Amino acid sequence: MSRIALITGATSGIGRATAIAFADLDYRIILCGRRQDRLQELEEQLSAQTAVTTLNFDVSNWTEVNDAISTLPDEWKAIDILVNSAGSAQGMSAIQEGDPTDWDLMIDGNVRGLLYVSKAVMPGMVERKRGHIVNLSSIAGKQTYANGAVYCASKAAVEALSAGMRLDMTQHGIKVTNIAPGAVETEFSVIRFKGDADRAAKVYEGFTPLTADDIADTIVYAVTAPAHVTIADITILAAAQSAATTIHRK
Ligand code: 8X3
Repeated sequence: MSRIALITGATSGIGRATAIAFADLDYRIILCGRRQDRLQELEEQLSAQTAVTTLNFDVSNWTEVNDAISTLPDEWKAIDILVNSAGSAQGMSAIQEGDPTDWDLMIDGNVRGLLYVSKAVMPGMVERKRGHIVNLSSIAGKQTYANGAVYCASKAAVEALSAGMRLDMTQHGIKVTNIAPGAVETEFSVIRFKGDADRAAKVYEGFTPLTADDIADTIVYAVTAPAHVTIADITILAAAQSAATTIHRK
């Protein structure tokens, strides 16, 4: 039987691209997200290729996460791969000028959400003695930049959680991969800048940014590595980017 993959944040960006790439591998896919219409649309698209089901929940609500994952039908329970892709950046400002509502959204989605979904999926993996968890971190988790402290802190937490999960999970035969992308042109900056598409477009001006498909390729590389290989940590940047805030623009 083909592997079962659960992907959070599957309605857009890296999560969506990963779902499409996994369908090409014939993986059975559990698409998770909050936007039901988009989940359904992607389910319809991918169902022509592989078995797909959807779960509609908020990753930052433990009860919703646990209810959704624990009530999966039996044929979907044996999750082989978890891709923790849900998350966002909200606003950009110095801490003293920051909006605590933005902070909560980032910490709830990027940190709590990743923990909650992992906690709901891990016991089954431990029982089956197999599995692979892929966490979407960021270059921002490795290098803190001005006006991004809380987003960077939330991704630094992802880095620590990936390392911690690997310590917890290796003895159970479960792999953990941490992926840290640089500038990827998705809805990321439009959301960060509250729908200001012009400001978001400027982030990617004058160079060729990464695409969600580039990151999906990397995830495919990690999850298809031979059984004895763990791809522990990948930093992936656009060719024009050399550090979190250093981009060679034409
Ligand atoms: C996205 C990369 O550098 O825009 O996580 O924060 S960055």
